[in-house]
Amino acid sequence: MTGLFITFEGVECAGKSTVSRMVAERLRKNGYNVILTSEPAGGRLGMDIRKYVLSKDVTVEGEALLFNVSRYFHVKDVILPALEEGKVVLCDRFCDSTFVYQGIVGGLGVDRLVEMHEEFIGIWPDLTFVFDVDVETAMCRLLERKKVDRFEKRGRIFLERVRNAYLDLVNKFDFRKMIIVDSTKAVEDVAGDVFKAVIKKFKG
Ligand code: Z5A
Repeated sequence: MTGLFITFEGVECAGKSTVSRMVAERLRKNGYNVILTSEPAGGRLGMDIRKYVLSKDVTVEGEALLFNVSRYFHVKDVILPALEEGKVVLCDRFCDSTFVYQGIVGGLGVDRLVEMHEEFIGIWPDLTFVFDVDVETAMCRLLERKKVDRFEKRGRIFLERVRNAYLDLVNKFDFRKMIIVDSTKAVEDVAGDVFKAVIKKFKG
């Protein structure tokens, strides 16, 4: 595969969607062939599974299974074909979301979910940005939204646990390239930091 697979992770409202859009645009202007996709919405079942999981009372095991089914099709139909064509794939959330939300915070354990990932999904990102933001800032951004889903209603303590879980994951996965991004900075600066790191990765 000749493409580059880059994922964006972090607590809700850390700025992943905003910055991934800005970076995609900047890469395109610099001549790169980019696709921007996201989870849990991406792939043929993504929208339906996202809607179901975010609005219904699903057990944590159910969440892990559904997000993996959705990811299976997302990888097969969207991500792998793009990488095979040499594209840069920017994906807003991927496997680390399952490891954090269902594995660490939800209590299923990361190792079981990593095994499942390796067996059924079978692809790791080349580079992962973990958007780190303090809970106060994330809460302020969240409260500005008119509509919040059942995940987002879980509040401050939950956000803190998610944030810490991401930081633990970066230490655990020392075989992967994961970069912590300070996303309390101005959004243009955050996008600039990420863009530079992507270009550096391209240059080897
Ligand atoms: N989930 C899971 O449990 N397991 C899984 O395997 C997967 C997902 C794949 C997805 O929700 C939920 O599913 C998510 C985890 C779970 N749960 N929660 N809670 P989603 O798709 O609805 O949402 P999200 O992925 O969390 O996206 P988000 O909330 O939109 O966050 P974001 O993309 O990081 O933030 P943003 O939309 O770019 O920015 C939010 C606001 O902050 C917006 O008004 C921006 O203008 C502002 N912003 C962003 N950056 C800045 C900076 N730097 N300065 C100032 N303001 C900023």
